[in-house]
Amino acid sequence: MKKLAKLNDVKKLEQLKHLTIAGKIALIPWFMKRTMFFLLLPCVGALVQAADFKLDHAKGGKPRNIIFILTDDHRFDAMGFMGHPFLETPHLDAMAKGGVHFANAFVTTSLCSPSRASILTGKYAHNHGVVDNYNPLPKGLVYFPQYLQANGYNTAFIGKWHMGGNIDHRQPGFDHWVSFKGQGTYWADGHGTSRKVPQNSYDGFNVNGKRVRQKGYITDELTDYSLDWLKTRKDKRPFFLMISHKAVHADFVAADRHLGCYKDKRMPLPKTFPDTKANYADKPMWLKNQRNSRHGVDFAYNLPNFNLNNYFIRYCETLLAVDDHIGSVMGHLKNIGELDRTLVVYMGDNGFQFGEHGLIDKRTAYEHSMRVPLLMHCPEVIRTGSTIKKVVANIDLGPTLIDAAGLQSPKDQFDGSSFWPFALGRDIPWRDYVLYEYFWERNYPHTPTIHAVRGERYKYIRYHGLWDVNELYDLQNDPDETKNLIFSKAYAPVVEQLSQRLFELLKESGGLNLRMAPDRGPTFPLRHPERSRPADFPEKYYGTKEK
Ligand SMILES: [Ca+2]
Repeated sequence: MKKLAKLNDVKKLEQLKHLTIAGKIALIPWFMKRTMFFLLLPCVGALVQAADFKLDHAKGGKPRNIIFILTDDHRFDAMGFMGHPFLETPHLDAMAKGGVHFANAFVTTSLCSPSRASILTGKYAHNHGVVDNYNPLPKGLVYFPQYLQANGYNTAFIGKWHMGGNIDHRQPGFDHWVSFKGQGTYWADGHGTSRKVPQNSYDGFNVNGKRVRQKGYITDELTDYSLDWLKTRKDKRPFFLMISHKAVHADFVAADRHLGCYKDKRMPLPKTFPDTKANYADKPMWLKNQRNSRHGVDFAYNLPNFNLNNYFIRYCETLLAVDDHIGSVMGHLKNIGELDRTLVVYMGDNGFQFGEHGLIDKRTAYEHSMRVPLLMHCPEVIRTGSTIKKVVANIDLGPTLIDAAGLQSPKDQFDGSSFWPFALGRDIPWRDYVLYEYFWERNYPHTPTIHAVRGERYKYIRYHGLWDVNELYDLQNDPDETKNLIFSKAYAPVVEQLSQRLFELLKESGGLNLRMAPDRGPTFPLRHPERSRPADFPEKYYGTKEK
């Protein structure tokens, strides 16, 4: 039928050449109808798309302006109010004091792109399919801001996208767009960096499709772009602004004004740092082996003279501009009288290890890798200075913000759930354990495929495809994860129960098939020939009879 209609159109156009003026006039209605059809086609497409994301309003729900600030690799305890030995974060502290702190917030995969994809889609990595930092985005991903946009919100994205490799073009769900490729850079000329970081880019910003040069320090520029948008927008609709910082991703470079702030400070070494038999007792072999690797303290980034203390100082100094940024955003809201009713959310995309278990970096299921800062501030409805201990996760962010926007959650979109009621001081039935997963990457071959469950007290970690040791920690009595209880007879029922729970959570979320992505990007398998030795085979596994 379509082909026939097209033939008729061609015939009519052919005839047009030979018609008299009167004949041509007679064809005007057909021509207009046809032209209008093609002119309206994109609008119809947009309407159909918008209708797909239309949501019902929640009972009594009303829209609210939302600012979501995401940082990179900010570990949960790198905040003044968390008892940090020297780092000062007055604005994060004020946010906690005036809002709610989710003390048990986790990511379901501790790696930039997969975690960002989980935040934006509300899905586990095994469902959204973004399992590394290098492969292109799977087609058809739906991000929660698409729902906000289709339900009357004016939306903006400013900062680091870093999903799907080195892309920075506008993504679905955002009216206003400022981004940069891959990891971007702290300074346009790269100064202050001490090593080459994969996916660093120096192409400046993509501002609504136009290339704009990076002029200053990245955190300050993203602050300026955010404030500009907030101050100049004429739109009367409620807004959703997502500010996504490059900071504090490695290789850490502080703003010039913060350089040297903490140069005389010493980082207290973590309890699990020593390269001793006692520290590695009953721990997995891969963990001891990673100590001397790109992501271990004995050969960090494969640099010959890596200094952990200096690296930690640089991290803390780099965080100071992020704290300044929060101060600027909150200050602006206060100035215009909107601080009380605007919801401001602060979250990290994953943590970072500074010597815990002899490691740097993230990816693992240990606390300093998978646990993140999460704060919400909105005095109009959130009780000030409250702490919530329920286990919440990156997959809950989308549903939570949809809920805070007064909308009902879409069906079949999210693996996570809204924790907005907790922020409002209400109790609701909630999960007992959060599921963690990490899929082995050829790029960084020293961290295996991991599955874990983390509750308020226990964490069980299972390694896939390795002849190695799993782990159980009682975090109530051992928050630093010093003692692996996996071989303890007393804890055998807990291991059994958590192993069951792990597979229940995998099964109910469709996670029993491992996600794989093609090998892509550089690989870093080196170990130093003269530093710490490989692990011994677990003593507990030597034997000739079943135990
Ligand atoms: Ca990250």
